[in-house]
Amino acid sequence: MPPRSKLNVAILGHRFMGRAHSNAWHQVSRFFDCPFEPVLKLACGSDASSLAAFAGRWGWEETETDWRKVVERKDIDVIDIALPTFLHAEVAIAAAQAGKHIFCEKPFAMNLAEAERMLSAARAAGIVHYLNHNYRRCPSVMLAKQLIGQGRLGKIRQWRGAYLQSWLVDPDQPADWKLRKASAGAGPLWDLGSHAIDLAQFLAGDITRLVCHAKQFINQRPLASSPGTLGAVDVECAANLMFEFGEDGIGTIETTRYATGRENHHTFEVYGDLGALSWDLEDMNRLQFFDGSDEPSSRGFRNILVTDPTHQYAKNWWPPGHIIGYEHSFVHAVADFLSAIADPASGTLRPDFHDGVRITRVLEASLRSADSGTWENVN
Ligand code: SOE
Repeated sequence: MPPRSKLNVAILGHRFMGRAHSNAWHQVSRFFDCPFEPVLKLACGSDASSLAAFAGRWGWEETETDWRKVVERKDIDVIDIALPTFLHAEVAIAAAQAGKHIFCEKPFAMNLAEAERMLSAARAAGIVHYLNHNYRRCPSVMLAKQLIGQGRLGKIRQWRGAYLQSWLVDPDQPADWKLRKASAGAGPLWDLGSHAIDLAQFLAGDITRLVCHAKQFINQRPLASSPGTLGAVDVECAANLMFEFGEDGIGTIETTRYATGRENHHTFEVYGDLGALSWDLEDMNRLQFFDGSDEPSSRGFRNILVTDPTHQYAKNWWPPGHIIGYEHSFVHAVADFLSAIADPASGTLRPDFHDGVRITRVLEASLRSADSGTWENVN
């Protein structure tokens, strides 16, 4: 393979997503034939000591606590946004205006106005912009997309999604930035619902109108910054959507971080007139497929192990049956992001900032409906 040109990456944020992204930048060239060799050039964060430890562990060459200096550096090609949601817009707009390609973690933005400004800046700059709803890149989800696209489910009529976690069941779990509207946009609706909405729109069709019911169970918690102090929680604890999609589909999505016993239970079921699929992130190497054309005496939901070389991304890893995990979907996203930079005209890298605007429209309509108690149109 000819020597590949290097691409200097700067990551902003060094917590959970900082780790997941760093792992992907490290692994991608080992398992995929990338058009560029990503260089983990610089890690940026507000706390110098934890940042230094992060950079040392993950091999980021430099550190910086002022993100504006990072964005202005001429030697940086990619800005990786792994920050709390309230910081996304300012950073992404500045990065686009500086001509940097952007790999942005979800949720996209705090509101539709921010989302549209981010998209506008990215389009004006002509940069590659990616929004990391990584679950699209589970091979099992890509197989679902393929089966639907081949017409194996027929006309898609019903969607049943859920993203259930349980990390807030304990009332003494400290409140971090995800529990404040000013930093997170909303609660599980934004954090988890953005993922669930993306999959619904990716596989079934755009959500056109909806009604949202949100509930708060606990309105104050110990503060992560000072555990001895109680702080207000001003976001919903759980939110359920009922919606219409496409021409005449109907669906539901449930989001909560109080589903006792559910750790990262992101699921969907999709029903067409010829077949059906169901998927569970906690069993992410498998896809359940009901093919209505099978012989009635022996048909049922097939429990497909999605590790065959014919399955997207699977051949880059291990032989059939040697399963992959949560972090591999991030490696797939980085691989496709690098390919898109090499061939911007391909226009195939999704979800991008256009999708971010579409998802944010659904999220904002959900908040309007939760307040009004009535059905809301998305557009
Ligand atoms: C929420 O706890 C969370 O970390 C989400 O923010 C991530 O997007 C999801 O991948 C795992 O759960």
